[in-house]
Amino acid sequence: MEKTFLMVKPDGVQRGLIGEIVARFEKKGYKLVAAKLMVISQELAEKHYAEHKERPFFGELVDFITSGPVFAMVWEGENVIATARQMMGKTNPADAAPGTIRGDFGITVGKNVIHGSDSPESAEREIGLFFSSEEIASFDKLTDQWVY
Ligand code: RTP
Ligand code: MG
Repeated sequence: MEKTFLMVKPDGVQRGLIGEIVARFEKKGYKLVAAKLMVISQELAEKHYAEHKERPFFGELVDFITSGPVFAMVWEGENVIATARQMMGKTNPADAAPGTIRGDFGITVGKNVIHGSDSPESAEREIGLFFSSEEIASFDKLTDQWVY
């Protein structure tokens, strides 16, 4: 089954949005298979956002993502990578539809509350950066038969 990496960013953690965000993915029917509260090191931040290394906002982005604890998660389910991106909304909360996480909780692009992998390749890469295989649970969720 498909897996994705989602992370409540430092602004979302400070604002008390972990529970709200976890609840949305749980209610959707997805399965949480790994989670931890952690402070990202400079090195991990630079690896995680390596695709943006040449962008003018890279330094700010790394400073922000390392500025406080994040809540890192792995979620599992059918089409979870693309659907989670839809549930998050557009990168800039100003363009994100109401009902999406960024549309409901964010105002500016620099503090947009949540990160989510944007492709199967980035999901695999990001899950590997943040979690060891022993940290990812493999289990049957009894409600799955009422979701699928
Ligand atoms: P993310 O990686 O955080 O899930 O966000 P995303 O895929 O929707 O957007 P991406 O293009 O990967 O950009 C990564 C993060 O960089 C910040 N950003 N700032 N100042 C700017 O113009 C600007 N553009 C992007 C955002 O916080 C974005 O989430
Ligand atoms: Mg991205």
